Amino acid sequence: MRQGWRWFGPDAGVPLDAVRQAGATDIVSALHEVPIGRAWTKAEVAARRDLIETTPPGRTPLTWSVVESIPVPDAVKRKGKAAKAEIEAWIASLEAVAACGIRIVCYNFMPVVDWTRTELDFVTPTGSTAMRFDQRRFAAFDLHVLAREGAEADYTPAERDEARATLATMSEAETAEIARIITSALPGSTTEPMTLPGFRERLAAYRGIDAARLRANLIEFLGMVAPAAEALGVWLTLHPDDPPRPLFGLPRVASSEADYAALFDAVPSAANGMCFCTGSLGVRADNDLPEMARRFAPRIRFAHLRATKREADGLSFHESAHLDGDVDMVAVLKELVAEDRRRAKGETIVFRSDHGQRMLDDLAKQTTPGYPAIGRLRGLAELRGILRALDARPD
Ligand code: DNO
Repeated sequence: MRQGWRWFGPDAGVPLDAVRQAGATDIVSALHEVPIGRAWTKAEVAARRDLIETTPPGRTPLTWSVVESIPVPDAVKRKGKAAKAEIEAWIASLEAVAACGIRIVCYNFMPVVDWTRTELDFVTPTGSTAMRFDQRRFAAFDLHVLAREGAEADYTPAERDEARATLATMSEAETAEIARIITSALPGSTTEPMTLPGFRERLAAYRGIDAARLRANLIEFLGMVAPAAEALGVWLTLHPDDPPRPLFGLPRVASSEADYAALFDAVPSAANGMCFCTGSLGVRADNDLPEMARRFAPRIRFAHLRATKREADGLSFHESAHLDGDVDMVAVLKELVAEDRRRAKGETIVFRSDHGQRMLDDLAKQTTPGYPAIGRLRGLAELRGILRALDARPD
């Protein structure tokens, strides 16, 4: 497997030498600055590739092997193949990427909000900080700050009481912080930052779109983009929903084994692949990750390896150290390594140690939420240890 590192560009505070020192060889990046829906040009992709792959004398070369992500515009999620112009622009971006030799493309199909948390710096018992999703705070936000129409129906009376009680314990600054985290879009998100009124409008635009409709739209989208990807020699990897359940009354259709199975049945193209994100999928206790890795192995082109720890209510969770969460990381890696051994050279799975806690010197720095260098470095080092051990005993 190839060791990747998500890089947000030259201004994000983590230089390429840090990536080299972490021991990663592959870069995962995107043209984050291009507005969602506008086609990427070959010149833009090539300029970013040159920034990554022009190696200073004496330094280890790095390869930009994964684009994460080409955002799928809202119109495609709402209208499927009727959003023809948007899908054509997406395919044009794919062509630009393929022309620059990048063969793995990540995307997701989460409506309105991408990955979602309620706290960025939850203090763990070691003094490091982690990102957290607190279901009670989330419900308090949904019911009382966003005051979403119809939200009551999504919570039991007990949950509504708890949300009200939680709200009462939250300071104004904390409430504003949740609103900011949720509406402003976390790093790498493929949805635009919003204001609360803008958020309500976006949600309203999804009225009438249930899971079956969203899935049908995803299948229509793939029906158009998978043949293009196949012709270009690019693998599409669908990132799971994070968290893997409906939020804000919106359907989510990449949350479980059954979701992915339905998608692969509907669009059997070899270009229709998966980004195996242990952190996202692992939030659901009914997702058996080693089993999913085994079942979908040939479809896995890219992996996000990190761990989450479910809290007592079964819905809240925080991001644990990479090997200390609910996922059996050794068992997952065994499956991925076994698949990798079956693959032709050049088809190796790229993984990145996903997210990381904020620790050591990063605690005193402004770091990209979820992506501090040291926490990711710790994760990568631990994962690499497992890989070495598995390599040493190839049975
Ligand atoms: C968060 C990430 C997401 C993810 C996109 C994939 O850290 O996992 O930003 O990259 O949703 O399209």
